[in-house]
Amino acid sequence: MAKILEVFGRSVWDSRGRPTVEAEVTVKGTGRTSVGRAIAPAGASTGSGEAKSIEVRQAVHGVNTEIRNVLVGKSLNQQENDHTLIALDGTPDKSRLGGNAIVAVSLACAQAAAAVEKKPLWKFLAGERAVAMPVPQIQIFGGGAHAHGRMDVQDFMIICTGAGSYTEALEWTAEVYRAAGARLAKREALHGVADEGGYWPAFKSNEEALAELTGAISDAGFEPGAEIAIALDIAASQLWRGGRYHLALEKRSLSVEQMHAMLLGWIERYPIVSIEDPFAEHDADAMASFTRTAGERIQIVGDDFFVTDAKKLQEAKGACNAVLLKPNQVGTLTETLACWRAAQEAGYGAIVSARSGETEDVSIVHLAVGWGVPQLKVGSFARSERMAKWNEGLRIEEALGRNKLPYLARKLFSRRF
Ligand code: 2PG
Ligand code: MG
Repeated sequence: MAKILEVFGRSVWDSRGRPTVEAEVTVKGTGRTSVGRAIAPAGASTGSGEAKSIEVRQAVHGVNTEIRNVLVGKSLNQQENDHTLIALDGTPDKSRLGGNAIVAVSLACAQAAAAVEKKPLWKFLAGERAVAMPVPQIQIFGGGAHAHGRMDVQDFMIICTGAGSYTEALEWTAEVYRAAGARLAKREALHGVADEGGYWPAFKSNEEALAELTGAISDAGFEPGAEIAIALDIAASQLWRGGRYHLALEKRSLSVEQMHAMLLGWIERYPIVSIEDPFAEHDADAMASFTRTAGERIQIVGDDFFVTDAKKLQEAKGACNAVLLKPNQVGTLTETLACWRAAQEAGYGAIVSARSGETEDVSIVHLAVGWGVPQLKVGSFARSERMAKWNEGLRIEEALGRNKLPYLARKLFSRRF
């Protein structure tokens, strides 16, 4: 087994112009030296149960001292190395060494292990297992914490349910993205782009965004629902205050029952197939009740609600039917994989997800393919920290042989329109 020769951390910049941690792990295996490198992303709408990022200078210092000292000389073994990091940190939320330091090192270890075998990470992780390309959820309008609360709902996304391949899904998305931009420009409602590259629109209500998105799908020449459907991330923890859900754009606040009714109304009127965090992270009863009512028809995803924690998913008691997997939310690859395994055991769907603060690092695309996670969410169809990831998927699909691959979109989203 390869041995860890060196661990090095540095500060680099993310897509919001904020500093973040990059880690490099140098290893010696099969007579030669290999390096794995990874960068920590950062969220804006974070769940309270997430691994805590610390100040970047301090996190980098930790990588170059304590983390380096404990890992150098050890065998390169993901699970053991991750457990070493967890024990070294010693806190339940990784707040001593920082979730940002730990996730960068954990991912860099995986990249180094793949480099030793001269394989791309997805291939290294997949081993002998057959893999398929994940189905993308791609943002068209951005709101919430990614657009100064201009819209209450955070992500208005599309899923190309009728596409025949990952490549085709991206081609269709490009058409919808352009059509949505043209519609907004015509109405003078285009205010640039939000943090993940989705348009930052000036709408009067959240429902208007749904109507415009449905219109953009039609304008692009696709049938809403049958060919391209809608996915939402409400990021409802951000809206919850004093027992109610506040829709600032619409100058009103909703009780749990009213929120439930509003979302059901949207499902009736628009081709929605997936809703993430429809209720706040602590509102397990509301989440379970919504899943009982709508879970047969649509995917209900826990993000802030599960924070990529296998235990929280195992204790879900009927809340949600899918989970978002964000490595930096829990801190290590081993814990992220445990959550994916828990999801499979519980019959939950899963989506590997980037954060709103991202970089050129494309590791998460490899995790989705290599682990066989059926969906991928990395933001919109603009800004290179997003496009780098979609483009990496194209290369992987090419390597897998595009025409030989099954594409799971229709199977995953069976809602009929
Ligand atoms: C989310 C993510 C990505 P953030 O809520 O799903 O859209 O946002 O990284 O800000 O938590
Ligand atoms: Mg979310």
